[in-house]
Amino acid sequence: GLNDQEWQQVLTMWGKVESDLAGHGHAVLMRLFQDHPETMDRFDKFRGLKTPDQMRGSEDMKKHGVTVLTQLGKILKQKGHHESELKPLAQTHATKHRVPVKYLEFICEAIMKVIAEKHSADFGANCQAAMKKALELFRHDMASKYKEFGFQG
Ligand code: HNN
Repeated sequence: GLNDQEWQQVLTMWGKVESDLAGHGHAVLMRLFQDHPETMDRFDKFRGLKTPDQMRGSEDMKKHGVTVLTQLGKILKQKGHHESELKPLAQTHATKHRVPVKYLEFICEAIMKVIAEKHSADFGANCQAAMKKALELFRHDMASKYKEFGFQG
């Protein structure tokens, strides 16, 4: 797990993300879909988006970015005690959306890149390491919940 100082670094940084949740969320999804186009197949609602320009202009993608980062923020704020937040999310993502663990890794990478781009001055090595640990914990616990729901991910 993370120690108090690491959680503090994570949540301080998350405060900066929350200053423009829509901008960060949109950038994260843009990055995810550009680096890993296959992840888009999980979304019926984004089927019409073919070009980066279409993605940039999509209010729907912006809205979903807010949804994703809001949920992730709720999880991070539990500082590892996130069972009750994680369980319903793991259930829908395992049994309904069938989102492989690999895609969780991809979005975590996209989040790290977007924060690094938007907040380079405040995202030093220690803070990066703490954020990486928090996202790894999230992924690890999602993967174990997936197994409880019979999805190998
Ligand atoms: O659980 C739900 O189905 C509620 C909607 C929701 C939420 C709160 C979704 C969601 C949907 C349904 C979209 C809709 O109905 O408008 C779909 C198709 N996700 C996906 C698919 C893929 C996906 Mn995710 N999500 N999500 C959330 C919330 C958070 C959330 N989702 C994630 C990833 C990586 C992928 C594969 C590309 C994802 C993450 C990491 C998070 C943050 C905890």
